[in-house]
Amino acid sequence: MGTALVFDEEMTRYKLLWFDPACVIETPERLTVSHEALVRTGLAARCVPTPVREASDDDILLVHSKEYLEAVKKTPYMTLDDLKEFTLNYGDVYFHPNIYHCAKLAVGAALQLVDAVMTGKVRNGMALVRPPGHHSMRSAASGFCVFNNVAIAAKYAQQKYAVQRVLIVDWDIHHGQGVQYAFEDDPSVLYFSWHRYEHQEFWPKLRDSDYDCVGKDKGAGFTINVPWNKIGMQNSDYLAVFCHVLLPVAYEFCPDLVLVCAGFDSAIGDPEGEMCATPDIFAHLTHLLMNLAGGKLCAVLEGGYNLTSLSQSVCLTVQSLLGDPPPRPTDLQGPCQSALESIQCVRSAHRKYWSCLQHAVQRPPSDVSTKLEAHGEARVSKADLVWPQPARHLPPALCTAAVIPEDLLCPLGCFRIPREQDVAVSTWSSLAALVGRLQRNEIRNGLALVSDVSMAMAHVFGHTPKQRVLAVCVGDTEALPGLPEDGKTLTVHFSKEALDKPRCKYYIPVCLKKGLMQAACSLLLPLSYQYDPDLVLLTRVPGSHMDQSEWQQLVGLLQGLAGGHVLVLIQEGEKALVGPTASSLSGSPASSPGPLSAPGAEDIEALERLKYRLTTDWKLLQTSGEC
Ligand code: SS9
Ligand code: ZN
Repeated sequence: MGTALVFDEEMTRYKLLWFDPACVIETPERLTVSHEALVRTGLAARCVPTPVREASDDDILLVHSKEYLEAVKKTPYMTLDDLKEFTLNYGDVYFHPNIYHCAKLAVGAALQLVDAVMTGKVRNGMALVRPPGHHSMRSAASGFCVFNNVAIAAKYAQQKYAVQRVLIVDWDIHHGQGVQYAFEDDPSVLYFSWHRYEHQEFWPKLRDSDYDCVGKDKGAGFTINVPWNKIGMQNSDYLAVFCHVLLPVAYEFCPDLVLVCAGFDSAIGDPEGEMCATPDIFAHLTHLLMNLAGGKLCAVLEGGYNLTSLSQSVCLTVQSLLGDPPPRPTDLQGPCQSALESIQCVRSAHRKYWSCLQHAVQRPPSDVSTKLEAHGEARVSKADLVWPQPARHLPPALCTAAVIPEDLLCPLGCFRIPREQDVAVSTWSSLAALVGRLQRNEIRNGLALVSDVSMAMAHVFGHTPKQRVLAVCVGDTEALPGLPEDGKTLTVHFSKEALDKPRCKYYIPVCLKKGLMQAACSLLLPLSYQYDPDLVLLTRVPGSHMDQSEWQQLVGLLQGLAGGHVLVLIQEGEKALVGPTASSLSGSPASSPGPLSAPGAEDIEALERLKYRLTTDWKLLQTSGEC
């Protein structure tokens, strides 16, 4: 299906022409180093090169006022003094005789990307652009931004392709107030942003950026602001927000298109953000969004001012878009107190809008709540600002191996592990061969249709004595094998029937009727990420309440773990799932569960109780601070 890369050198051809300490960081090199890194790593060559175009006036007028557009149109003819004076109308932005041209190309790049994705030319893509867009407003430039690339792209997609719901994920470290204002009363666009806030002391210092600003009128609930009130946020903090806020709501919203305001000033080393999340977190954030909207995801560059951290983060984002497994996650000790407070506040502010959050702990809506200073110190020191160079990873040449009977057609994109003559032993020896190949990284993932899942699991455990295995079981079965309880396996069992009480930290029964996507996001993912398995063993037995699209989503999400090493065991009665499973394992986008999969009240309540019980052992499950 392919990944588009939209870039044009022309967007490097403007720069700051006078002294302004607020603007020195926004340089042409931001784009050149990012693009060069994509070329050097071979990632650019794997993408579908997609030309930029100039946005038309009509495109720009989708978001901006005629007066503002006409004013910007005059800047190419201005003298240096005129430009300086014009710049003074706005905050933290500069103009240059060529910036209007570049701004039209930046918008046009985002629109070309939307075109490529919406026409099915590619599955997803990234646009490397300057100037960024998310701060610019209807009639104002702001924060290095001239036109709002992503907001225009959202309106354009809705207008040209009749896209109904658009999710905009703004992981830049600044609040994209321009995007928020463009859609604040619009329930068809869900805008999510996290941002350095420090109780309104950090630029752009707006009251509108706090967690209790949720949108207006019909759009109430469709703006989600996660303020970071301390610097030094780490991978765990970002991942916790995805698991406990963004993903559950995104599945409930069920977007037709995902746009990412992909700013990388939220990564370690950035002089603006001063956060400590490492570039590889972006491989995971991207991966986690890649199966929403049938895989239609457009990432558009925003900020990012440390050239090393920026270019690494761009590469890791594109790597995920291309379908490579994300690198093993690093230092997931759980979120810090300040992050937990933010998470709790956002979940509480949104509980009346999203059924997945209706059992979130209630917090008083008074504005003192965020003002309560979190315990613990910010965790940044100079020494923390060193991070390892992302490993040069080589995905295995072969992707998906299958152990299936001869009479079943080998699914597209898979190769069959040959069987021996003796039918009785053949499945087991083929399965052993498959596990061996996974361990040697000769294949990425695998699939086996077996007559007895329980025996097959025991067999796999027997062949992986030294590995940490995450076993995820879906369906009603009493006969799970005697699982090792030494921490070498973590078992999460989803069933609609009541199950055993948890026997230990490493056996987690989940009894739910519906609401499986919510459980996958806010229970399974945090557990899995924190456990950091070497192998994911996903099993499916009959009597399951998980439909095909939920199953495919699960298969997709779990591939973010264990370097993508997922082995799926399907019990014979569930033969119909072989095709859809193989399709997800070989990287095709999962189908969407649809907006009606909102969980029932009892399920959410049960889930919250279970999560609460497990939080002492599994810190990534936490959703509230100590207050
Ligand atoms: C410099 C202040 C710069 C504006 C930042 C805009 C970023 C856009 N110390 N403030 S992503
Ligand atoms: Zn930024």
